[in-house]
Amino acid sequence: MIAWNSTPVPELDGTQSDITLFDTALQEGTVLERHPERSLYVCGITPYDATHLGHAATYVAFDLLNRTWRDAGSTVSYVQNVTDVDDPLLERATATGVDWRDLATEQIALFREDMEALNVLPPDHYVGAVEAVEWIVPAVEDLMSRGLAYTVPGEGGDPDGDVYFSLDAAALLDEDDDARWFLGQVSHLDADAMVVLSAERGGDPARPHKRNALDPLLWRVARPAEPNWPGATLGDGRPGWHIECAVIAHRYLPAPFTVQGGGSDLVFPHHEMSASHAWASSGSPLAQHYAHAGMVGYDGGKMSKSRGNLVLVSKLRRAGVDPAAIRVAILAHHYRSDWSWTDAVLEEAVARLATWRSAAALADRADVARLLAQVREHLADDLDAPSALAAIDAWAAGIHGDGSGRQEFADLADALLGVRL
Ligand code: 5CA
Ligand code: ZN
Repeated sequence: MIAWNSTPVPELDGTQSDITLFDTALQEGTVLERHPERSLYVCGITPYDATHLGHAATYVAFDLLNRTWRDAGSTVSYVQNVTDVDDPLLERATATGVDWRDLATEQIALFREDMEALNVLPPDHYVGAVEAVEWIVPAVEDLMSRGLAYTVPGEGGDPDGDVYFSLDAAALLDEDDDARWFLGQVSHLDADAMVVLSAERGGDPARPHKRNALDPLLWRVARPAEPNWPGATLGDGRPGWHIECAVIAHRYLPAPFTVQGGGSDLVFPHHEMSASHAWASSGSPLAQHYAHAGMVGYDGGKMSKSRGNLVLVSKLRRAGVDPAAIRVAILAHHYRSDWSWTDAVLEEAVARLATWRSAAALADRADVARLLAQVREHLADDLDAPSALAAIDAWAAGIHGDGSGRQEFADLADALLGVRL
């Protein structure tokens, strides 16, 4: 699948140093020492309701990481998926009477436009679940052949043959390996909390005949009126969600890759289960680190289509809002905090951007060099964009220069924050 376009990232003087990043699995900040090669997998959209401000905030958060690594001189291999076949997409298509493929195609196109407008650097590989089916099938067959997956008999209208991953079998693999996966490694949740979240987030803990209620689906055999693909020995069907990301990441990135990213709603079960699949398939951890962005709501509540309060990037753009102001509004919140989009958040960002643009004309080159060091320091501290923005505000408030640093300031804002002045 093609990703989107980007303009070249301006070159800056000097370089970023080691970066501290909060690791969900370690439950603390971890220092990522400078390294020439970095790899990043960020879970992509399920193409309906895209791109709302929550999606945008998550991709801007990992874009900051991508830019910060590049500023430290690393090359970054970046992969993102599109869950272009899954229950929520099919349900939305059915409910609205459109073909699921048309819904996905339209939403992916919108997402690309939004990402480009928000100056989010594109992934090197942008891969759909449908494209990945041919790699997922042998991966699931391999798990079956090694006793790490099993089929479940049909009941209550379900056909025989859905394939599940055995968490208990995976937990026994290479017990003496310190790097092994164990259930709870990523999320640190207890079993009761896992069951609740599994039911809320696409799992089926109540399904009969599973060995462990939390065992996730790997392959769903064909049902009437559902799309399906050839599954070789598995039978026709479609892939489960967590194996999609594990297989796509494994195909394009090192094992383990540096950072697995996504919103905090993906910590469990998605990233926990993808990590289990990666470990069972390859004997390597999925990722060295797991990082998660906070959830964005609207006016203090959840943002959802059913509440009629979805804030779409495309709608704001059509209303004439400068995408750079949307980006500034997102960056005003630390990526790990949960926050709410409000009209006031946008108004503040519009005013802030206008102040920066006026300040640019009076920028002094030596002052901008000092500002660059401050912004780098804040970003190295767990991508602290709000502090970086405050440093720019303070610089802009005392501006009295000759304009000699105008281009340097614009380059700083673009290269490090993705904000085009
Ligand atoms: N396709 C899967 C990931 S493999 C999925 O979760 N798709 S999604 O469309 O629901 O979400 C896309 C990305 O946006 C995910 O990283 C998700 O964690 C993040 N996200 C979803 N809702 C919000 C929100 N309200 N605030 C912040 N991030 C969100
Ligand atoms: Zn994913």
